[in-house]
Amino acid sequence: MNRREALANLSALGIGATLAGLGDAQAAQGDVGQRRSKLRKIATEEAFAIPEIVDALREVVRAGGTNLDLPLLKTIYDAPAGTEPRFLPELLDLEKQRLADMDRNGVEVQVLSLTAPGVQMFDADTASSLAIVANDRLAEIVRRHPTRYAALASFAPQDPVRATKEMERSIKNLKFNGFIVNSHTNNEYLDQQRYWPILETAEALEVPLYIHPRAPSDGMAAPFRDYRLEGAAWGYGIEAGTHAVRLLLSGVLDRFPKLKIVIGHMGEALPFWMWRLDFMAAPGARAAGRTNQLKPSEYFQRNFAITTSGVEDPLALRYCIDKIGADNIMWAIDYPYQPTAPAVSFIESAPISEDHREKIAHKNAERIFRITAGR
Ligand code: 1WB
Ligand code: MN
Repeated sequence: MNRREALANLSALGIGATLAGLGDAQAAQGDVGQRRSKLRKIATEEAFAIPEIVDALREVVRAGGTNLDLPLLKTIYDAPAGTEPRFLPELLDLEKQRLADMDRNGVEVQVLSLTAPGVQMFDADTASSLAIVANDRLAEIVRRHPTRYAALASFAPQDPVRATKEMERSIKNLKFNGFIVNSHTNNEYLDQQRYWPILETAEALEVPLYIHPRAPSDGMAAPFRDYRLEGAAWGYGIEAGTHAVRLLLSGVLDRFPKLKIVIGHMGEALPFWMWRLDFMAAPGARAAGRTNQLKPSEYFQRNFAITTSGVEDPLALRYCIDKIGADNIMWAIDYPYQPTAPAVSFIESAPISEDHREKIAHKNAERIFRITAGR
């Protein structure tokens, strides 16, 4: 056995990364990737757009204002003439480059969701109708490629009653696999009573609600206005993580004990915060809600799953496996915002057991999103 093989074997046992220097680990990664290319991979945070929503978002961008999503959205939906359109061709394509990219990289399934901020920046009527259009379009794509795509449904939280109708239609009629919401809506969060019908409906339909990031809401936006802090580098995670902590601490999970929430980006830092959240906010602790039945970590264990989107760090993955268990972690690429090949070699070569790798690469997604064989 040469040094490379030795490293690869150590890696598979979960002890390679600490022994190997970065260069060695990367060298080993190539071999390991080759060997494991049979690994079935379901990517769980994969974005698409439809032309109607692209046009509507362009109008929102042109109307301007102080909302913190606007600077990033401008680079995608209203880029200055002559500049390269960022991500837009990839977001709109569902049958050409995307499938080719999946084939090239051995990705069997993408779980598709309408890209951030979804319909959440439109007025309630526009948002409710565009959610229906987006879901119908997505259903048609999944019908054409039932073995390659699964689907998360959009809805418009601006009108919770219409939202719940569309949630029911998308699961019962369109056979979708869950829901997507892009964090706050008009600076409000889902723990607020006005949105409880949405949580109640997701729980009753027994499908997960994926809380995807968007830029921080107005009330916490100021320090994120410099250095492009508002986007995927930092603000996205702070916004979505704060949303998740609100659900953990507000008591809504006592009201909806079977609700399943999914958050991306290796849990938006929550696994790292869990000890302190428990110390400060467990029942009886100094920052506890007065009626919460469980510790934050107990709600997290019972009600949450995380995905690896955009965090291809083997140490972070191993920490999350130890902290929350391999059954609650799903692989994701974050296509087209993240490149596919490194996300694939990350999961194929991460120093974790083969049992955990299979769970994270596809088995957990099959269970949590009810993706059946051949679909
Ligand atoms: C980026 C990432 C931009 C995401 C986005 O615009 C979304 C980025 C809506 O990396 O710049 C995303 O979904 O992670
Ligand atoms: Mn994303």
